[in-house]
Amino acid sequence: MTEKTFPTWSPMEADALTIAVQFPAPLMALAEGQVPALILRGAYPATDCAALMDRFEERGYFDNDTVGGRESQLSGGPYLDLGTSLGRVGANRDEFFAHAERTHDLFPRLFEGLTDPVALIYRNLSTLSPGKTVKTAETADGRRYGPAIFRIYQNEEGHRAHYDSVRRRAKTDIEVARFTHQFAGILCVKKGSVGGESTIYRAKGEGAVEQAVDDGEFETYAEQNTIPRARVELNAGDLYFFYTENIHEVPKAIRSETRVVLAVFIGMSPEDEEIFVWS
Ligand SMILES: O=C(O)CCC(=O)C(=O)O
Ligand SMILES: [Fe+2]
Repeated sequence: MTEKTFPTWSPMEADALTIAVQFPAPLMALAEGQVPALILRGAYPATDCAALMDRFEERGYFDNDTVGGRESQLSGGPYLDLGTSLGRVGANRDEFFAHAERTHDLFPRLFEGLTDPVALIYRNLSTLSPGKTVKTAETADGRRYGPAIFRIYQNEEGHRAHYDSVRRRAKTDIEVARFTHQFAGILCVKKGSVGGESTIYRAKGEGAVEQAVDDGEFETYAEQNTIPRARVELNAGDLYFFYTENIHEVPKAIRSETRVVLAVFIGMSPEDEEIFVWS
């Protein structure tokens, strides 16, 4: 059997300024599928990544006994979250915003003496978004969402093929659902094992594509329809941005090795001067 060839669809790898020179609106280049991802290699110092990992270790963040608990900013599930997840704690608004405030308190202490990785993501996003203001998502009366979230993938966990769109999935009229397009920024803090790299498909999660995802048959669909795909391999300190409305996945790793990322979601509308960031 001959292997199918897929049309080339390659990420752009450069620093944010270079990308902003190449594309007048880099996020729109992602939304339109001109590029699958923007990869900023070495955006964050690898030594600071290692220092963060040491701090997580010292605080017992990799220890399942530390997870949960009322005052804990860690929550369990298929992967551990350190921070405030809209998906996991967003249902009760008061609890969600209280949780988010604890994350806003915790992160600066966690980052003391290191480059602030959240600020770094926001700064690069600003450079990629000329003419727009990047800020943590907030309510009309100033209550803040979580600024970013660490995800700790232990053992063999991943994310099966999916898309992320609060606009399409939100059951109520929440602030971050106002944006036309949704993206993610992912900073690699610790590389996972070989085979666990994320893959982005040039296919929006709607119509037949969405059906295939819902049926758990996206892999076959992608093969049959020769959907272009791009694999994003990251080392500690690399930051990438992509359009989360395209189907993407983080496959299960082959060997058990912890993958740690700092992730944000991003809402943007071409006509809106504000860009909201949340987790
Ligand atoms: O960690 C990644 O590279 C992507 C994660 C993802 O798909 C998500 O956060 O929804
Ligand atoms: Fe996702």
